[in-house]
Amino acid sequence: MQKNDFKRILVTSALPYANGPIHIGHIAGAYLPADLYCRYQRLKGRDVVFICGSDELGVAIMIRARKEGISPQELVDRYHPMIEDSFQKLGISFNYYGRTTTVTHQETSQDFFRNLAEKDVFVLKTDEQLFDPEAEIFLADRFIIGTCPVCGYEDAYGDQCEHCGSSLSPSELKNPRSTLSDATPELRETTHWYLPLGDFQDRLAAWIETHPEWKPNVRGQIKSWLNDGLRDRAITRDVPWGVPVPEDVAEKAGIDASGKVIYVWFDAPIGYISATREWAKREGDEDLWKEYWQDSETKLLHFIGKDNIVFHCLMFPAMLMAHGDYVLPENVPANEFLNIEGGKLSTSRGWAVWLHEFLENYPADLLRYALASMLPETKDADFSWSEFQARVNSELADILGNFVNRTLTFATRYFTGNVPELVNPSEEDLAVLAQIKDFRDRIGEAYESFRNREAVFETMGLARLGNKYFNDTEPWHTRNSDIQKCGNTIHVCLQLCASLSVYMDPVLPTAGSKLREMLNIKDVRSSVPDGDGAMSGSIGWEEAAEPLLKAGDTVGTPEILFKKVDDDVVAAEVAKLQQISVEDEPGVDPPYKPLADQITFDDFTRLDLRVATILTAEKMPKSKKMLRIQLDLGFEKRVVMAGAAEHYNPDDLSGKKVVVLANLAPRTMMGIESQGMILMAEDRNGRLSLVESSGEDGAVVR
Ligand code: B3M
Ligand code: ZN
Repeated sequence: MQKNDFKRILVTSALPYANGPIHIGHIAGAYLPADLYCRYQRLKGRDVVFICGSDELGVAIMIRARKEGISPQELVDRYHPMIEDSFQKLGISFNYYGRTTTVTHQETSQDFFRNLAEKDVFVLKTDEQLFDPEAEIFLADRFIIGTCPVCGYEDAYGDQCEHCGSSLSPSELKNPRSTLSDATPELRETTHWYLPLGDFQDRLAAWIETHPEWKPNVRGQIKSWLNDGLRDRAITRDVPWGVPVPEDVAEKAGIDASGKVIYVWFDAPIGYISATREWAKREGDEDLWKEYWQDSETKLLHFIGKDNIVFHCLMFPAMLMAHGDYVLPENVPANEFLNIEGGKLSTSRGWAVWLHEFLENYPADLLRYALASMLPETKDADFSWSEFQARVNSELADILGNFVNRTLTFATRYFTGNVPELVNPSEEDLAVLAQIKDFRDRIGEAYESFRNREAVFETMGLARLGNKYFNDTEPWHTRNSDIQKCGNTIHVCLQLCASLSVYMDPVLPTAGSKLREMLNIKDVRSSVPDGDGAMSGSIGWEEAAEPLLKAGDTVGTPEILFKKVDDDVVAAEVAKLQQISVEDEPGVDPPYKPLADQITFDDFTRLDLRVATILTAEKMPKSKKMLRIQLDLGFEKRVVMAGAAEHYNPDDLSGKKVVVLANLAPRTMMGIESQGMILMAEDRNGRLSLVESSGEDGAVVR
């Protein structure tokens, strides 16, 4: 089916874990892009339902609750309303924002699970897993720590060593202990349900082939998973927080289901369905959700960040295929990551800009515009406070705000607040009016294909056009020399402002409606679900390129649309970020690492440390931490793996001179032989910095 033949659009944004507040990295990934899309589509008059909700189950929630010393339920009750509130203040226009601790969600997930079990989709496997004999529960990987078999780090997690980046399984850890009780875990047998993804490999591959239009970053990741071959995935867990495995299903399989829950990545995407059901109920038509999920004329879109691609493009579609009643996503426009001030965003290190704090200090439109202009659409992008300031001051205020202000000032001062008549328009006047349609189409086409940065750039282009035309026609001269000409200029500029008030609406909804108020324009379709005149307004995206004002209409006095951001405000924000990130846990300084046992000089001389130059560094596709680095040791070149991806941008590393442990036995990590180890200093907050040297390559370090 072709792009716009769909009757309705169902848009989802990834369900955020309700284990902390939302930061602008989340917003740039899954929420703002989806909101821009939905607002645009509503203005087009299309039937759009925008669904999201809090992800409240699973181990991530349990771990955070333990840290805060409260129950998982208390935790999600704390964060769910807070998250919902910040989304609302930012103007993210969900039709429904649900949560996964509801009865609807439990039932929907269990029904889905049961449906697949009845179709014999799952396989059951019994194996030995670590059990905490004191706390009397099986331990999720993250609840087991021990010594890393690769690098010897003592606090490695059961699934990954945060120190060297190796991915591990809990049984590989030396001296494993439970983080719940400190007890030594024992192996016990347990049985789990698995989704045999391999059975879906061919269908998934064929389906992906029908979508050559998907973003290259998304297709690339999927292809690499498919090339590796899809494996069975356990979809149940022995943890006390989640949707219980349906008892009837367990009984039929002859398994004691007590303590077993459905894995969070199985139930969370079903959360989109359960939230749509709740929305339908609220709309007064309980079955309405089915149209959006089960009718082939629905266009389903999942907006996510790149770390969720495998779940939305392989696992959830496999579940939907297995069920059979559902539509598959038409596109999954995943974004890359947003860095902050050149550094990787990290909530544990406090290197983040929190949405609720931001919105206490600045109007939502400023963030929407700045972020939309720097979205990580094709590669990671960087948010900096100085760029935020530049976007606000030199684009919103100096271009858009200025154009509106000078136009309305002229209209009120010299034309008694009425729209002057357009008489004998010049070619230039007509050409400018005609260009509004071109902008409409270009902006629309960009939103339609998820190129939001371009859409926003084109939107500002319309204001740029207005300023240029204002300057070229010099109404401050014609006002004395030829008042009719001046009137024509102001007429055209007012029409531009009017159209702009609609075309800026997806990204600048508050300023857009404020501008319409100043211009006394009513009857524009709303870009939010329940707004005044929703869907009923006669002016939508198409119509807004026609002149919206008539000669003689009254316009109001101009108000400032965007206040500039001062230099000292920016400096304070940057200082705050840096200060928080060194504090980590406020008030508590993490301890220094205790000194290791004494060694002899001979022990030391066994280490062959050398200076080397980094030639290239690239990130490993499936790892958060690992970089593959090529080194020049002077006498030879080597490849080493380093767990530094969260601390350094690979592009900044080439040319750096570092110190390498050159006689370390080679180790294979993520399929690559690492020939040595680059020395790095780790501070008390877990930040890594390279040990640099100015010596020549190959020089011996002693
Ligand atoms: N809560 C993971 C995340 O926040 C997860 C997304 C669920 S979407 C169905 O990245
Ligand atoms: Zn390690």
